[in-house]
Amino acid sequence: MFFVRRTEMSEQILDKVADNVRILSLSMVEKAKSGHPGGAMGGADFISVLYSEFLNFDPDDSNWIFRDRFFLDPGHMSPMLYSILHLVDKFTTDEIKNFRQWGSPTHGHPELNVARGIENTSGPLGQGAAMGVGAAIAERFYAQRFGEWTAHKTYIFASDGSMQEEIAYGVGRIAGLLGLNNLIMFFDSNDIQLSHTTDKTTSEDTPKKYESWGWRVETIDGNNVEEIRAALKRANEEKEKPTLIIGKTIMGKCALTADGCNFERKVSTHGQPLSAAGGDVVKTIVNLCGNPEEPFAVFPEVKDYFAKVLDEKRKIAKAKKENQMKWAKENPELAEKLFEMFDENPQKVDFSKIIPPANSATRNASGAVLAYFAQNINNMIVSSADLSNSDQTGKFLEKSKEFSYHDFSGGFLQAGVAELTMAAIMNGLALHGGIVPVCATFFVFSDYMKPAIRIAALMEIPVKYVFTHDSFRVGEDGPTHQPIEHEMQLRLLEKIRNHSGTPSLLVLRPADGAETIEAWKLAYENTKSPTALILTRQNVNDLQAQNSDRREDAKQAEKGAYIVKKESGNLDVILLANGSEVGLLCEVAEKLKSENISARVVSAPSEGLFNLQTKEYRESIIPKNAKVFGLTAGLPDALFMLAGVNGKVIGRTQFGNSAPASVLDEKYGYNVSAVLENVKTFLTEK
Ligand SMILES: Cc1ncc(C[n+]2csc(CCOP(=O)(O)OP(=O)(O)O)c2C)c(N)n1
Repeated sequence: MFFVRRTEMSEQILDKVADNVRILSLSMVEKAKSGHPGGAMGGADFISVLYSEFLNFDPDDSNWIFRDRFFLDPGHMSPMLYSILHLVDKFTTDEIKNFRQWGSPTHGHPELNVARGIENTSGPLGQGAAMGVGAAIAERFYAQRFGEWTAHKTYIFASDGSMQEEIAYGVGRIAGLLGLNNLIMFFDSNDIQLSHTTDKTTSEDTPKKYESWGWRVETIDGNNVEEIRAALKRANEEKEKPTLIIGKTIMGKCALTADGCNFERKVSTHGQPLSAAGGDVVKTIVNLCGNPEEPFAVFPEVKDYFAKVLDEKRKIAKAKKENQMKWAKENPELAEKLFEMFDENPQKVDFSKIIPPANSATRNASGAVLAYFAQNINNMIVSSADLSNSDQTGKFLEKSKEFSYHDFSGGFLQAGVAELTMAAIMNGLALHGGIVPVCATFFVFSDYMKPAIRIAALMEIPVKYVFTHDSFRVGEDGPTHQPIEHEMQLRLLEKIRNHSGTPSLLVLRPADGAETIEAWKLAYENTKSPTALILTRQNVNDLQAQNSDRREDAKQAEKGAYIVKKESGNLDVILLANGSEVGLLCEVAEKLKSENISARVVSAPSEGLFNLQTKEYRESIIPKNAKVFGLTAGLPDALFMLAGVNGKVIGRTQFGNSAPASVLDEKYGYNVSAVLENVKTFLTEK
């Protein structure tokens, strides 16, 4: 039985384009001997129509801020993206030939590279779609402030896996709630996933699900150019709702076996080269009217066609930019504001004006900062996963407004109880540009956010995380709410270098109100990586000034660790901590002094920052041979590196218990007398 679909030249140039994408995609995977050809071959028609006829971008100016955005969710379909980006001149033939190889920009899964047309790093399924929602919110935020001339579309390409990941629920809910009508998601519904067909995992009615969230949904033949074009046209005209286009597509579209039989819809083509799956590359390329001798060739008519496509895009971008210039001329003040909001340097903030409440929880100092931000920064979006009154983002909200259906005049996103969705949306806001994204929840729930924090760290984007309720001292809520290993988890990311060679995440656990303001300053001014602030629920005493002004002293937090209490004579011991344990160690140091033991107290809000300082500085704070005693409310491992091999760290190595915080402090030995004894014992140890 022979199945030869394309023996005749297709009339439709876009069918040719799609076939070219199929050939390139399968050839990239074949040459790399690794990758996912099947899905790419099925999605080729949509990507071809989108890039040729709909997606607005300036071929000569990748960073044009009002370009349409395209977010690929299933990163394993990277060959499809690289193929179309090759056709629009963003990748060379050599680069696509070197798919997945050392030094090539055609990574296994796409990594953020706006210059090459890649708007997001993708791989963990589900997050790309949430990033698309973030970008669409940012787009509306700007359109509401500066006019619809700034509007652009955000397209998401999703797959079965994208729809199955739990985060899809948050994506669907929030996009529908807010009426993100400029968001258009294509669901490449090929009914096949990695290890089986989708009927093994789902019997849902996908259209009904999205309709119930407030989306407009249509189902089309996702391999039919006319149907795709018509659906995209309708989606572009939609004024109320986000659109979901469910494209029924064929995994491994046009694949054949060696004897010319149909080899489509095979689970085996999802994740390995076509030849390894049992298909035949030569037969398939011939079926697609390609030349198996030149699998990386671009059909001449496709080349000519894209030259015209790119010219057309240039014209559209030029017209839009002229429109923008006209607007800027007529609205000079607004224009200045707009470009200031998009400036890569954050807007100036006078942190000295922010007064933290005295002897209060560090979350309250953070609340004071956020209240100030609400009135002094006009491109900040703050979000909370239903804890705004507790994590103190409510202080921002009091001076701002929640986003609601078609209303983006405020700057607050109520993410709902959906931490991962929230964090991934923040990534999208950051990727869109022109937004400072901040999101908050209890520290223990950073667990739910970790996948998005990791992607933010990898992409080097400046999302700010506010984690409050940072220790067992949340007390009565019990061990489910008491972070133990969480600081360590974030510090692990702080230890990992990003591709620019710096810590992939900045983690700050400030000791008191003054240090919290400094930590916020560091977070705000850090545009090179995400930043996490770890803050207390319970009150902490303000540390005493070493000179005359505690606020001045706290500025040293920028060095990662610094002395908050000097020793009284020859140094006997360094007491080391961060966050709420610093104050306790200061009290212990006083007691030690009365026993003629000279202790220095070091606050180390960020080990990562400290490690970036000169050796001289580091040794001036923690001399090489000093005895270091560390105290932390979490896993002691968080301070091991700083304490060194001769040091000792006391922390929590067990899950906590449900009881009032003061009881837990007593039971666990977090009081002056118990710590004093521990330090003295340590000093007697060899
Ligand atoms: C969060 C996450 N879990 C698991 C994976 C591993 N994975 C990669 S592709 C895939 C199956 C996806 O199937 P589908 O989305 O239908 O892609 P297609 O088969 O159409 O290429 C899985 C489980 C992943 N990339 N991300």
